[in-house]
Amino acid sequence: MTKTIKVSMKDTMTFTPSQFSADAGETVRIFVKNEGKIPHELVIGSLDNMKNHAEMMRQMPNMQHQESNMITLQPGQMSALIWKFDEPGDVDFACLIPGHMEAGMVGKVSVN
Ligand SMILES: [Cu+2]
Repeated sequence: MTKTIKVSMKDTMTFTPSQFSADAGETVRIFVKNEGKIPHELVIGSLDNMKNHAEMMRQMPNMQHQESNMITLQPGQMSALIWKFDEPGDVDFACLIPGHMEAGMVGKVSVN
């Protein structure tokens, strides 16, 4: 069974909700909507990896990337990211547009 979560992204550098939970082994369809006027993205991973990634993006601001653990949305766009949470623990997500994560655009999934 697939659970559905809706997350909105705003120019106040917030995800709403910024926390949700999932069961280990559960597949979650995350509907993400950019309600802001600038691009935002939602990247799932560990915060350490994402800090490295954010640094890489600062060095290559025009880097185009599309990976299965992330979704990049232009203003007003909505799309879905499907993710299977394998193990119990906390999984982070963040917006890696330069400056956004640093401004607090992060969230957390509690996997039970
Ligand atoms: Cu953002």
